[in-house]
Amino acid sequence: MKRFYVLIALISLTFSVNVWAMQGMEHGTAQKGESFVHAAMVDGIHAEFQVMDLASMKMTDPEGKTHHVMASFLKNSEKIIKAAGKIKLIAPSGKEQIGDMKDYGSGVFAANFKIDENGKYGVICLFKDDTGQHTVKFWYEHHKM
Ligand SMILES: [Cu+2]
Repeated sequence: MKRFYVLIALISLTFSVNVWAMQGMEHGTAQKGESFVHAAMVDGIHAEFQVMDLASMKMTDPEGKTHHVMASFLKNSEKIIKAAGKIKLIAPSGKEQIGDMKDYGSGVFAANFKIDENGKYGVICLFKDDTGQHTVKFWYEHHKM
């Protein structure tokens, strides 16, 4: 019975973290269903990232890439529509990949990557808006299921 309560507590904890991440209010890292979410403040900009498995969304990449890193930026609660930048991924083995952020419209930017090593990937996003250049760094831990 005790174990059951611990499980419920864990589930509700995970759920509330997810809710915060979805509202874009909290900063840090969370797991939202199948995708990983990271939110951070940089130079007064709320930057939110999602690492998503293309296969789990029934999507494929012509170059055999496996995941996309999606980004959106908010300033004073308004979405930044005009931005450009690059995302760099450093695999646990040290292998680096750089992708240009593609503008998908409505303030959604994304780049595709091949994520095929288990362990911690360093993610660095360098982006520009009309106020200048900004950098966000975070860790994404990948484990094949
Ligand atoms: Cu923020």
